[in-house]
Amino acid sequence: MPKKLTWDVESIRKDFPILQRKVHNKPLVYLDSASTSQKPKQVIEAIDYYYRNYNANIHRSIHTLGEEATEKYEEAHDKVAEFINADSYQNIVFTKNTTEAINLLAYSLTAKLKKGDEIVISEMEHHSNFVPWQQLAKQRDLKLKFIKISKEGLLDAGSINKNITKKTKIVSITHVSNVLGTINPVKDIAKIAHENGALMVADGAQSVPHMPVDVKHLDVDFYAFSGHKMLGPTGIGVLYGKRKLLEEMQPFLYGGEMIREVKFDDTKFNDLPWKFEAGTMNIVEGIGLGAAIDYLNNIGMEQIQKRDTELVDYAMKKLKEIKDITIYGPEERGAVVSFNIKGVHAHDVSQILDSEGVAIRAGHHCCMPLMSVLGVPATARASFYLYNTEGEIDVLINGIHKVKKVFGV
Ligand code: C6P
Repeated sequence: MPKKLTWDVESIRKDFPILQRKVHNKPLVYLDSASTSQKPKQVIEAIDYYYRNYNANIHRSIHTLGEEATEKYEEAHDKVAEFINADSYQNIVFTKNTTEAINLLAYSLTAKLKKGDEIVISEMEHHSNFVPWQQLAKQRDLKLKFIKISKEGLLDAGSINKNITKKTKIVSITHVSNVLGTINPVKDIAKIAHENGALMVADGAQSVPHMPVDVKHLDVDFYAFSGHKMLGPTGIGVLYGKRKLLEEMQPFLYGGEMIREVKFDDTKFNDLPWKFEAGTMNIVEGIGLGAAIDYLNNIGMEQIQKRDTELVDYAMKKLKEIKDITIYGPEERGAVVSFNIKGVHAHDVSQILDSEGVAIRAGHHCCMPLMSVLGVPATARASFYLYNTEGEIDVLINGIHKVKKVFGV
């Protein structure tokens, strides 16, 4: 048995004001952090402080407020770079979210692709790492191929080797599945992609909030994630890219601030990363993400990953003790558990749990192709983060017993 962590969850919980609220007169049990995490007061206060003290546009105002805002927004790029071990802020493009980061790529990489080229993704991808490539393939006459998943919910090794070939130009895989919790071997897949001359993209929406991520160690060419799943505000996401590749790429959006010089007949683009950040950006959201990273760093990502594992292991053990429950995905996993109760739709599970104050997610989780592989229309999903407790998982388990009673299962 691994040694139990020393973890002061009560003092962490005090930082999250929302955890004090009640739902249907019961204490809130928030088990939907994979969808979006709650925010600590340090992030809420950083946002409040900006609007009260130095709200101004960035990169254009030669006044004190403008300079303070610019400095903080740029500092947030530095914090993100350090957090994922990128070389510098120039590798860090702020976007709206993971979805926009991957769309930016699909759009900007078009110039590198020609008819018949292949893009490889997997059967477990979120629509955000699926539809942009599918639509690009349709528009440009490319072939989209899918790495299969094994019955344990892992990427099938044979299928990885079969699908990635010299014809492959882009491989794009989720680091951690938002449904199965599978932690994919991104570094190994990147090696295979590179041996075949392809670019490696990873979707880090469910990994960056929960584990130490080192983009240089993984040797990914691009890495996308969202601020709102890692204690930051909504409206801010990140695209990491290797510098040479970002330099070669055409901007995704044209307009103010992404330029160096505009003449009647041509435009010179700005330096990285501003070339990809057109118009007035989500300034305070970027600053809020910086505050979220400070918070995560204070606790330590290794500790957070260990704690997530404790929680998810505990939940799996408790769920397995209940009859007529199917759990999807492998034993070793990130902080999510998807399941179904025999004969009960996941939406009904979620609704009854809500009446007990428990927030989980139910549905296809933006992974409709994966649902078809699993042979189900939907799953119920509980997801965990640093503020959750074993006691809350017990409340979930009691709620599941209530669901079974209501439905006579
Ligand atoms: N998954 C979930 O409940 P955005 O919405 O752009 O911030 O993140 C998209 C996204 C991309 N990849 C993965 C692996 C994801 O899990 C998500 C978001 C949420 O599972 C909302 S659907």
